[in-house]
Amino acid sequence: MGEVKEVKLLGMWASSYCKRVELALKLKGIGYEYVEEDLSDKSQMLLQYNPVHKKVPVLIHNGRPITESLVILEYIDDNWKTSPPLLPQDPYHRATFRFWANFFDQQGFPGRSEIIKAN
Ligand SMILES: N[C@@H](CCC(=O)N[C@@H](CS)C(=O)NCC(=O)O)C(=O)O
Repeated sequence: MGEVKEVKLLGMWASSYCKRVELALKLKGIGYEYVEEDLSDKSQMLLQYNPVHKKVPVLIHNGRPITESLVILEYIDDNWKTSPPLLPQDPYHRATFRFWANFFDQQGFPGRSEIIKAN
């Protein structure tokens, strides 16, 4: 029987939101199983684990889903205390991190429809 990884990532190759999570997992040295999603034909697993937004990335840890890339980054940092930390420890610097990360996300980087149109 194959090894069952406790961490699974539902992602899509062209998504910067997914890359951000993959980078965090790699920086922390966390082993994970990657599952590529076809956003034009979403899997039952994606619809089940992210019923609100139906978007990637979704991190599944011990069967429990975490969605939204910034939420996932904070979860990874809280759950795996191994270095390097992803977020600063100082509350002011954490707030600044959240501001700029949200600012970046609000700049309208391509979502599903734009990516599908481009391909
Ligand atoms: N705010 C979300 C954005 C995630 C997102 O927009 N994902 C896109 C891929 S880049 C997606 O799954 N789109 C599917 C859809 O719009 O139906 C996050 O930070 O995780």
